[in-house]
Amino acid sequence: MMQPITTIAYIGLGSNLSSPIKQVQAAIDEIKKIAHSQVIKVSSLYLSKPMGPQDQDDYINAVLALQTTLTPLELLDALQSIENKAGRVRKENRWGARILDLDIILFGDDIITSERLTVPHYGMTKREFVLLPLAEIAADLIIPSSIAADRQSVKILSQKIANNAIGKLVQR
Ligand code: A4P
Ligand code: MG
Repeated sequence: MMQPITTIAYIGLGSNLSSPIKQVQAAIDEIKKIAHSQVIKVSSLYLSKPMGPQDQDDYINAVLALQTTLTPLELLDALQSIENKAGRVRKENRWGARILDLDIILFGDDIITSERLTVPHYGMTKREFVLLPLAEIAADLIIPSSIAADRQSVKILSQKIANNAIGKLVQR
């Protein structure tokens, strides 16, 4: 029998509405329940300034590593159902406030360009709120594809990016 392929996916979490710390913590708990998958690492929670419109609250962001035998689209379905359960309303305004955003940042070394999925996530190398938490749990990772053409590690990329006053949340 063929064994399913096991992949490590990295998922970015973000929230700036309805008690964002609780939203992100609850989302981590929900992701732990995804079938055929296991959360293997979770970054600290970070407080970050909004990218995009500035008339919105600061964000809580985090990144986690998920070992999974799901396909990328099965994983996207699972993440979107968690977003929907959290009360996510999809609005027209780009980069606007949201209760919960779960993005597939990386799916192993896969490069995916389909209607529903672009992986690696198109913005990951330009966002301090992705690179800093990712560097915490996967410092030596090299991002596949041309978005990081010089093949520098996540740690190096995270050291080069403007940090935009991002701060690690003190966990109590
Ligand atoms: N989709 C394609 N690729 C992916 C992927 N890799 N992971 C598609 C997840 N979804 C992916 O998603 C729209 C569609 O993208 C999905 O149906 C899926 O098929 P969405 O979650 O409804 O849209 P979105 O996330 O609002 O997209 P948008 O506007 O590009 O937002 P971003 O780029 O995610 O940015 N500031 C701070 N400090 N922290 C943040 O987390 N987040 C945003 C949102 C803005 N400013 C922020 C933050
Ligand atoms: Mg999203």
